Parts: sequence; C-alpha cells; structure tokens
Amino acid sequence: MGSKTLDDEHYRDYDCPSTTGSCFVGGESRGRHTSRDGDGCMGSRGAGGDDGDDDDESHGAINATTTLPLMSHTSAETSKKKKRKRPRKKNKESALKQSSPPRVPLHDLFPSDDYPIGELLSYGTASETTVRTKSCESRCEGRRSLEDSTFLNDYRKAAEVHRQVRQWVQQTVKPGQTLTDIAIGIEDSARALLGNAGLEPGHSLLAGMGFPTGLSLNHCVAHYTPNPGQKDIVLQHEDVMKVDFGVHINGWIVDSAFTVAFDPTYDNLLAAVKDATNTGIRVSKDFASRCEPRTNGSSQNAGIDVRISDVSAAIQEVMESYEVEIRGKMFPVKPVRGICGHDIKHYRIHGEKTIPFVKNSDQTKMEEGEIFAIETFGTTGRGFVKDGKGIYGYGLSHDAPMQVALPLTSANRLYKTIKENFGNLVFCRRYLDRLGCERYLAGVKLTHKQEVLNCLVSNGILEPHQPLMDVPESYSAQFEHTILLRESKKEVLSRGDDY
Ligand SMILES: [Co+2]
Repeated sequence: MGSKTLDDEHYRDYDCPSTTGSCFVGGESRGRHTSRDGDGCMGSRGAGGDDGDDDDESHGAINATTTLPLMSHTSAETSKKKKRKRPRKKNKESALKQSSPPRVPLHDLFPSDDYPIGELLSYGTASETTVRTKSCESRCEGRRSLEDSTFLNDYRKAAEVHRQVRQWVQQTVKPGQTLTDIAIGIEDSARALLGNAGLEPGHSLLAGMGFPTGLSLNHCVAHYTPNPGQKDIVLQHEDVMKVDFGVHINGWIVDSAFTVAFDPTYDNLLAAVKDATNTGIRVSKDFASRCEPRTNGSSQNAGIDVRISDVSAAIQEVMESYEVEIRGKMFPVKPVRGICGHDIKHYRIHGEKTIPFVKNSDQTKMEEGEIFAIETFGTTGRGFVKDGKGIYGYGLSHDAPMQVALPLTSANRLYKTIKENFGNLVFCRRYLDRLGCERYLAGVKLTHKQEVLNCLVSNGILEPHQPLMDVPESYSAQFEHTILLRESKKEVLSRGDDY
C-alpha cells in the first residue's frame, strides 16, 4: 500500500478532462473500463448480493495442487537443512502440498515452523559491518530488535503466506473475473494459510490482512478495492491491474504488490516499474557498501546509512529510461508523484518516512532496525494523482479520542468493533461485513450505513482513504517488497521467484 503524500502544486493545476461526463464512474457502460474509477456507490447495495467470504470453499475443496518450491533465494545452507529434515517428517511433508485455491495452513506445510528466509543482501565489507553494528547499538536503542527470532520467523511466515497467495493469483487470474471475486479469493486464502479466519473479536489483530486488498486498474494508480453494493467490475483482457495486499502476524505487516497485464503491449511498462523497484532495493545496498564510514565519534554520522533521496534519484533514473508503445504511440514511463514508498511500524502501515520516486533534497536516512516497503509506481499518464470517487478504506485517526459520545448508537457500536478488530490497521467495508456489521445495521436504511461511517469520519475518529487517479486512458503499474534493515544484512522478506 503506497503512502499518499501532500498535494503537489502540479496536481492542483490539473483538471480532470471529464470525457463525456464520465471521468469518474457512473455512466460507464459494461465492458468500457479504460476510464474506470473509484466506486462512489457505497450507499447502495445490490439485493441478494453476497459480498461475504466464501468460506464454504475453505475446507476440503481441493481440486488441484500447486507445487510451491521454496524460493530460489533461500540460502544453500537453509536448503540443506530442509533436505535433512525431510526424511524425519516424510509422511507429513510429502503428503501435503498447497491447494488451489490455497487453503492448507502454513503450519501444516512447515511442521517445524521454520519459514523460508528472504533474500539476504550484504551491506558491504566486514569492517563496515562492524562499524555499523556498533554504531547502531546506541542509535537504535529502544527500537525493536529485528534479530528477535520469534519476530523474524513470524515475519517470514507472513511473507510466505503472501508468496503462496500471490502465486496462486498469478496462475489463475483471468479476464472475466470480478474484482470482488479476486479480492475475496486473496483474503480467504491469506486467512486460511494463517489459520485464522479472524471472525471472533480481536482475532484479526493476531493475524490477517494488513490493509484492504488493492485491485487498481489502468489509470487508477492505487487504493481501489471493491466495496459491497457497488456495481462489480469485470476484469478485461486489456486491463493493467495492480494487486497490492498486506499480510500481518502480530501487527507486523508484509506489504508487497505486483502488476498483472494480459496484453503484451504493457510489458515494457511492467518491466520499467519492476526494474525501478529492484533498483530501489539494490541501490540502497550498493550505496551502503560504497559509503565511507566516518569515525568521528558521532554515532549519527556512522556513514553507512542510506539517504532516502539517493534511493529516489536512482528509482527515477531507471523508471525514466523506459518507454512503452501503446496502439502505435510512444509514451515515456513517468514516476508517479503524490504516492511513496514508506517505513512500516507496528500495526501501522505507514510510519513517518517516505520514499518518493523523484529526486529531492530530503536528507532523511534509512536506518538500521527499520522496516521499509520499497515500492514504485510508473505511469503513461501525467505522473500526478488526484483523489477518485468512492472510498478505499478507513483507518483510525492518529488523534482519535478513546472515549467519545457519538450522536448515533450504531456509530458508537461500530467504533468499538473497529477498535477491537482492527486497531490502527486500515480496513474496508468488506472487512466490516464479514464481522457481521452489516447484520447489526440490517434494520436501517442502506444509506444509513454510509451515514454511520461518515459520522465516525466527521467526528475525527476515522480517516478515509480514496482511490488515487492519473488521467483517464493512461496506464500505471506497481511493484513492491518489504525489507528489513537488519544488523548485518538487509532482508528482502517478500522476495519470490515471481518478482
Ligand atoms: Co506499501
């Protein structure tokens, strides 16, 4: 999930060229999706529509198996370990493979509960590493140690859930599916693999989705998720879809995204963004190893840390080296402004640091002990985003009061449910529905449901997130990984064979 930044000057100047009045969805005809947008239909709900989870498929409906090899980046040592372990667990491990759709809990696939290590990147020479480690001890005092084995293993488990679920999506997603079915497919799979349906009070805080599943098409750059009651969108062959979902265990979120396109026209767009994201990951490492350690006694100037602006500049350079030909016309690939990579905190998808995709003069550094979502977005459009219609999700405001008397009883109850089940995690209406929130709102008029949520927004309790749009007819792509800046190595947690 990208971190939205303050409005850019350029973006304020930009007026959506509302083509035939349907810049934002509403009059869109079936099958016309190039100018599709946020839903804007939260108040209405189709009769008989079942937007809940398809739990009936959750158990036993295994009609095909998918072999999911351990990631290629797992160290040789780890592979050997796994091999040695196999004979002992022979029956259990050889009998079990992940199903399609994924429903086998990870604990059953990894009975030893040791999950694959992410891609490990070295920071540089041994001496630099030593300086780094020492300086960090003082600098990172109070910061959570990323070397805690339970923390690391849980985080790797969440990453493995992400890999298995997304690889199933990559293998099975096809035109004709609705975005609701794709989103629910991802969410049911992730919850099944985590072994936690998240339906009891508080359970979603133990493990579950890190934020609303993003399925953003074409010129919708980010932050679109299907909402109950809206006219469902059917995926088309010519669509470019960003799939961005998060998996968390105990509040530590793996945030990783990829882009799907069926038409080879967009191959270069996808290649540009993938390259830019990998550059962001790699450059920070190269820069770190080039950097001269300054031993002037100031731990702040240990010199190994990476300036975020250097990562941004490298991302921009790579992104802008690509162009893409769409229906006979060449488009430069532009980095998107107004949305950024970000650090991740406990139960908080966006920390305080942001990584723009264009060069800047920010002197902020990445520091050891931090967790970053390195993501980039590239577009054939303007490269500036504005809010689309509809709502992607809601998160508790930073300064939300713990106790507040709301004018609606239903709003007070909803506030309690949100605190209990999501805490500071961003959620969407589908996540509320499956908790039965629709049921307790069932007696009221459909528009009232929106009113209840709006009541929490207007009282400063919830912060709404909207879809982010580039110009109609443009196409955008996204790739993203979560990395841990560990003491001696950088771990690209969510790395897989796919991206
Ligand atoms: Co993100």
